[in-house]
Order: sequence, then C-alpha cells, then structure tokens
Amino acid sequence: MQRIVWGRTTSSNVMKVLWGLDELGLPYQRVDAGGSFGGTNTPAYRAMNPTGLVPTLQEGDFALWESNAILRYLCGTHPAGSALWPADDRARANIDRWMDAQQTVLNRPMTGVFWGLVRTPADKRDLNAVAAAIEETARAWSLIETVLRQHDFIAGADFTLCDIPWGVHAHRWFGMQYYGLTRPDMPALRAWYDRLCRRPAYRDCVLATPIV
Ligand SMILES: N[C@@H](CCC(=O)N[C@@H](CS)C(=O)NCC(=O)O)C(=O)O
Repeated sequence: MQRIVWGRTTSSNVMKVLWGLDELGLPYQRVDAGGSFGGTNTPAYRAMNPTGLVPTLQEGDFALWESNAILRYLCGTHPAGSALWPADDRARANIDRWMDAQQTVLNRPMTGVFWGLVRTPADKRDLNAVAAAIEETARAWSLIETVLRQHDFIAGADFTLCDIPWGVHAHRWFGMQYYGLTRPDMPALRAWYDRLCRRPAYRDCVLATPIV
C-alpha cells in the first residue's frame, strides 16, 4: 500500500512525521504542500484534511491529520512502534502527556520566538516581544530540563515517541540566530539535544533542513 506524507519539509509538524517514519523504518513518498507550495486549499486536499494545514498522512483511502496523532497511529500499527510507544497504560500515558504538552505548553511561545526571529523581516523584528516569548518558552523547556536531569530521554532511559515533538523544536531553540538576546543555560537539555543529533533519522529529517 502506498503511503504519502503531504507537507513541506520546513514545517516542524511535517518533520515530526518524517522523523517518526524513519525511526520505524517505514517507506513513504512525500508531496510538497503548504507554505509557498500551496495545494492545501483544493477540494481534494480539504477532503483529506479539512484544516488545510500540513502534514497529512495518506494510506490508500485513509487520511489522517494532526502530527502527534499520526505518530501514534504509525506506532500503533507497526511492530517496531511498541519500543517507541509501549502498550503499558502508565508508560503510554506518560508519553502521551509529554506529546500533548508540546502542543499545549511549548508551541505557542515557541512559535512567537521562531516567527519573531526567523520569519519576520529584519526591519519589522520586535526584539522586546521576542525576549518576552523567549522567557515563556524557557519556562516550557525547563519542564524538560527537570526530567532530563533524571534520565537520558524525556520519558526515561530510552528514546520514545515524546522525544520527537520536543526534539524537532530543540533544533530551532539551539540553532536560531538570537541577535544578542539570551536564553537560560539548560545543560541537561543541551546534552539530550546532542544525543538526538547522533540519531541518523534526526539528522536526515530535522538537522538537514535549514531553519527557515
Ligand atoms: N496541530 C497541527 C498543526 C499543523 C500546522 O499548524 N501546520 C502548519 C505548518 S507547521 C501549517 O500547515 N501551516 C500552513 C502552511 O504550511 O501552509 C499538527 O500538529 O499537525
């Protein structure tokens, strides 16, 4: 069965799905969509994904949107997924909780930092607003710093599904140009990011894409 990921590689939410597919060793085709590629406002695309956003996963006549739901679906339907998303209820709930927190706690302030620094033209850049967003984003990252002081990955000793949503944003957090603005030092977070950088799938699906 043909598996298609709709979405541009520069989208953090698309990166999550590509990284997850690579970790699971699942083949797929990718079709550029969203951003300057467009294509997300057509009736055919909206029938698959009524939000008009990316990514969308398509497998035959089945289509799924919401990046974290796609990651869980991929793990749930493939044997290798049990290492990343174990069946044990409490282990799984812990992973799901951290995945949700990326969307509910990190995403909004992190978007403020990323758009303020990267996707805003230099003459319109508001460094005071970005500094406030950095402060709020750092509070979100400090949740991760706390658990990473106890173990190598977010949910425990091993890499699991919840490292993916946060890991995509870690590359931006460490890789953006800050124009003199500072971030608090978080050594456990940095060590975890360095650990992720040694994973081939992270290198191919996240590090290889410019922060734009
Ligand atoms: N909660 C959704 C958010 C999807 C989303 O906001 N996607 C952005 C890219 S990261 C998008 O489609 N932006 C418009 C576009 O690229 O055309 C998810 O996790 O999949």
